[in-house]
Amino acid sequence: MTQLRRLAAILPVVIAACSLPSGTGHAQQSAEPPVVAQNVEAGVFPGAIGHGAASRGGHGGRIIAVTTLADNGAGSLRACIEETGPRICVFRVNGVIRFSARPPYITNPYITIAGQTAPGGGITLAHSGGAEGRTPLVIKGTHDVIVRHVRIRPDISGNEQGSEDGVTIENSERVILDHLSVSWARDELVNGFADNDAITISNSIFAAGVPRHDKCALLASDPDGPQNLSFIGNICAHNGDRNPDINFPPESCVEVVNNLFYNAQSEFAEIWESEGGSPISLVGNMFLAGPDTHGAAIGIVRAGIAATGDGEAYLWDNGFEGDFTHIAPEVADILVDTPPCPLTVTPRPSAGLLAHLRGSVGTWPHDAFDSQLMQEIAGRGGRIGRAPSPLVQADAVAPYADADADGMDDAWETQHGNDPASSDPWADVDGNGFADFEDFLSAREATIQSGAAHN
Ligand SMILES: [Ca+2]
Ligand SMILES: [Ca+2]
Ligand SMILES: [Ca+2]
Ligand SMILES: [Ca+2]
Repeated sequence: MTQLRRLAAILPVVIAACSLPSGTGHAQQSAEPPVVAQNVEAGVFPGAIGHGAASRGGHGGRIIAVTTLADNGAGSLRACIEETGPRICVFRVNGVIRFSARPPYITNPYITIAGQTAPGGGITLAHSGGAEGRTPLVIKGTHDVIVRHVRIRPDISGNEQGSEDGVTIENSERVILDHLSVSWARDELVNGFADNDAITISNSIFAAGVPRHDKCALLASDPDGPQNLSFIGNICAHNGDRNPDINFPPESCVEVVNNLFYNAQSEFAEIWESEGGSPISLVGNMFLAGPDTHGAAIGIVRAGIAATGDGEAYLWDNGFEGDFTHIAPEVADILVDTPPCPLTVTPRPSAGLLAHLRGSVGTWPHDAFDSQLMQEIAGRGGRIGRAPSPLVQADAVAPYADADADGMDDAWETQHGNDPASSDPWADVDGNGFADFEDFLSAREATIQSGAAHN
């Protein structure tokens, strides 16, 4: 619970170790090291970070087992999503959930979708195309939503191509998207729309949007007021532009920290000012050219079209590789020397970021697409515009034993002092301040990230 506080306390040491600026790509950045918020409150799970960290998700609620890959009916993900009250969707099945009707909207608050509970290769969301083939994950008009370790791969084109995102967050607050792997959207891979606030998008892969609207992240569009949003530890790869698009009103707190942006074609990060001027902290990110990055591409661009005010750009330790304009000259006019808002996390140095992300980012275990993608980034290969690969349904793998239906592996329960014969997910047997169900999810994540055999 005090981890963030401890990290904050060691901040001066961290900053001294990566003292900047110097060298190519570090010109034009801010003069003072980042300020990190003190006394950041812990979220409901270890590793909840960012402005959405206070999201409750389904904490304390019912454990609901997803027992079928079917679009709807008893035991379906849709049924869990459409339930009310605090709830956790855990998975007793693995494979592709292909929505044949309109994908479910998450509109009822207090939900956690815990993809890391799925056996085998985990869970992938897609749709069947046609008139109902739309954005597979929509969070709309709600609050306290946590979605972790879910792949979103719309391999078939629907009729609503112009607005088919991978994930849309609309008019919602306290949302955490963590360890998602999103590809092949026909609009943005992730899109914040209208009046959102307290949003974290972390540890996720957003790759290979479908041209001609191959775009990573439109963090806000048509915001009604200030928003706090964190984009931390993600990869955007093989997307022409909006890597990410940053267009918020003044008084927003927006932080883009420790992300890797690879193989943009025209623009990487875009700071817009048509909502009055975005305040933005861009810290510890890597911008890497790839085969589609042309010489006129820009790493951090200030988009002056329809500007209604000046943004504030705090830039620190952003690293660049390749023959493109790293930071547009116009950014210097809105450069500030301290972050518009204190960062919610202590950034790691951009040097070595790819090696770190390879072991952390995306939905685990990595599927063939993500494995290939990570190799492409390491080798500076791959291209924009390849057709989606049709998803192949996975063989069913037996889930871990959970006789008491509390979502926790009974063997893990026995090892950790929980009762495998009674439902006790919200106990805190080890007294670490986190519910034991959350401790189990952390252990589960570590297992599937390690590549160890599991069910
Ligand atoms: Ca969109
Ligand atoms: Ca159990
Ligand atoms: Ca139990
Ligand atoms: Ca605990």
